Amino acid sequence: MKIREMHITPIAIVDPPLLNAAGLHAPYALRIIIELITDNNISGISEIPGSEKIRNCLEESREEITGKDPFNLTNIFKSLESKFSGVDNDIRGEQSWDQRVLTHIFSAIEVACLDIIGKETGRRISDLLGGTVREQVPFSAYLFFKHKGAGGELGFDIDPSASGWAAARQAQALDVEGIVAQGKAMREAFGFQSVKLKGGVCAPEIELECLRALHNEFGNKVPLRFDPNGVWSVETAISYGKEMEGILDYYEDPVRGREAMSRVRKALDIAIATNMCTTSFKDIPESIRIGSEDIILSDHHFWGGLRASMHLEWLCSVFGRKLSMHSNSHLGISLAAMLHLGAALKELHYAFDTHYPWQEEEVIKGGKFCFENGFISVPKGPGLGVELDKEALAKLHNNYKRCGLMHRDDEIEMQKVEPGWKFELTRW
Ligand code: GKR
Ligand code: MG
Repeated sequence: MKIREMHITPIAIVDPPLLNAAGLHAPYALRIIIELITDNNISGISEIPGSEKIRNCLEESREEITGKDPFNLTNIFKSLESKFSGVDNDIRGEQSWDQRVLTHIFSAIEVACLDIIGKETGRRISDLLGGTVREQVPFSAYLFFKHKGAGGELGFDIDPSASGWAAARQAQALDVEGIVAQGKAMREAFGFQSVKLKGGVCAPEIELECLRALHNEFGNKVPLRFDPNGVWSVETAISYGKEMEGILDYYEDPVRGREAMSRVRKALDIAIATNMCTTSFKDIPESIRIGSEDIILSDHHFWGGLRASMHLEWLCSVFGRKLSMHSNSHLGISLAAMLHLGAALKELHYAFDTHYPWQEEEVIKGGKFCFENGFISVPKGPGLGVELDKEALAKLHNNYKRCGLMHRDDEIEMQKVEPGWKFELTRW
């Protein structure tokens, strides 16, 4: 079997004005949809975060991919590695999201090839990853401080005819009341049994007050996570962390860098998680030596694929780490891949992150996945078990052409509401 065609489609999906330590989400989040088609007409799909840099490199990688056997992933990876080893500045970046090119390309090609292999062999990706250990994967509510607004064409305006979660996702949440209302609406709509608050946005005392209020509202049975994306100093993280002992299930990237994380971890009696300081296999030796975290939040998009995330689970279990999953704004193809990973991991200690409730659009046939009590069922069909909706793809590609965004820049978006605002590595 040979890969005959490779289609790369940048898309833009409506995203509300969510705040984080790096600034503000733009009205659209960028994704890239990849479709590989084999000479026996099997289509394999995948979804990764979008940027012009990643899209250009994908375009340049056609020769390494077309004509190749999709089962022969190691050889495809080897040729991609040698082609892109010289990419300038292929680094994660300082923001909350990962900006590396090569790992994202690996992920895009791997997931699409696994989709093909699954269809060819009549097996689900979870089976290809080692076997389906569970049929449902739990997710956590993901709360954000946000401006009023629906995003997309509406920007900071809202659709007054919306109701339920569709209305709540447009509401302003800039204070304790707003965050608690958002948490209640999200749990009511999706049944989430754990809750994460994105921090690093307001002063630490306000964020602590929000966590206390969420804890009061939902009680001890609803684990709480908190993620200031590394913009707190070690002193701030420890002094506020002391107040969070007994409230938080885990404390995610309170500070920047493995060394600072290990200092905070040693000072507190809370599990420390990361998707920022230990983000690749080469980070593991130092992470283990200095003890920078308890939980690694993998992400197949930037750990280089689903098989890499399975290897990461193995390493985590050897070195006493737990594994869970990070997310960014995404659609159902990424979600399907997360579900197969969640189904195949040996242990699931924590519900996965997902931004999925913040998105209303979809690119797969049949519309959006449904949550039941915060869980989603693993698709039953072979491969990823989801199919590309070509009409939806064309519409989302049109969004991309109209919105004019080329890469994610939350600082520039933030400057539209707070002129002169600057991203700071350590803010508090
Ligand atoms: O969507 O603003 C956001 C998040 O801050 C995202 O970019 C992070 O990568 O969710 C992520 C995280 O856990 O750090
Ligand atoms: Mg995080």
